[in-house]
Amino acid sequence: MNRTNELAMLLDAAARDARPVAQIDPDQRLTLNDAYAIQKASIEQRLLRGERRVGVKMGFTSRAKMTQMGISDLIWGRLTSDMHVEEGAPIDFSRFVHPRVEPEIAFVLGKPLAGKVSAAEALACVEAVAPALEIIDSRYRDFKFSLTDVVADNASSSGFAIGPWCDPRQDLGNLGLTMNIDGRAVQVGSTAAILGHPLRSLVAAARLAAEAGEPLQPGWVVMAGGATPAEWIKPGNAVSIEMERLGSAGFQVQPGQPRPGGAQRGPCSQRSTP
Ligand code: OOG
Ligand code: MG
Repeated sequence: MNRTNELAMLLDAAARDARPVAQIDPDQRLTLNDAYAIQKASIEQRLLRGERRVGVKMGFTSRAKMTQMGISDLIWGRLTSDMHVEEGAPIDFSRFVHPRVEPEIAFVLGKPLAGKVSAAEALACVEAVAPALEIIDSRYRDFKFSLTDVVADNASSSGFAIGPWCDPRQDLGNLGLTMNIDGRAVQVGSTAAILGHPLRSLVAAARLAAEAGEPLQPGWVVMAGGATPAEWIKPGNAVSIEMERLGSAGFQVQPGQPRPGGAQRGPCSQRSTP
């Protein structure tokens, strides 16, 4: 097995078993291309197990996130069907290493979208937008990573919950939002924190996905990136996002059963179509 596949298998196993691993590239000897190749190979493992590719997530699209994690380069990752958390549903804490949650906005595409596009062109391919929460769960010990580490680890992606799908033809550039844990607002922000306007994140996703030879497909979800710093979650928490005009999304964290032999995931939940 070559080094790319070896590291991909290591990260895939860490995610499946919910067990942290040491950073694979603390001194950044790998190139970004190497790191994306590892990410791609680790996602292949999920697809081989029957998961479906359902979209793209963007990372470090806000200053809040860059500052929190000490990384200022835009990154992206691949979303698969098992990462989808049914809106309002319980999630099993034992699936995760040390999960955090962050408030985002999600797009679902009605048409393919690829390459260098303007914000207007990107918007024309959007079928709907929704308030969303991303669960990030770095597979690295202590949630510490270099840029290449986090890229290889699929940009820490672990779960996403999506609220009501809404008409995208409205001003999305400065929607107020709060993220709540157990009824308390733990983060307050705006979609303006996402590259000044979340459509810019979609424009970047269109370019990066096309460069990787995986143009954005109709039906795919694009998570635009956290608008505020992420917060730790623990068993018992009720987590939600409230977004101006678009509504809310949430989930409940359940203790779950520890899995000695590795993760036992249920069948993938279906995203309701917009
Ligand atoms: C990396 C993923 C960043 C975002 O929305 O900025 C990200 C991490 O913070 O672990 O998902
Ligand atoms: Mg995120």
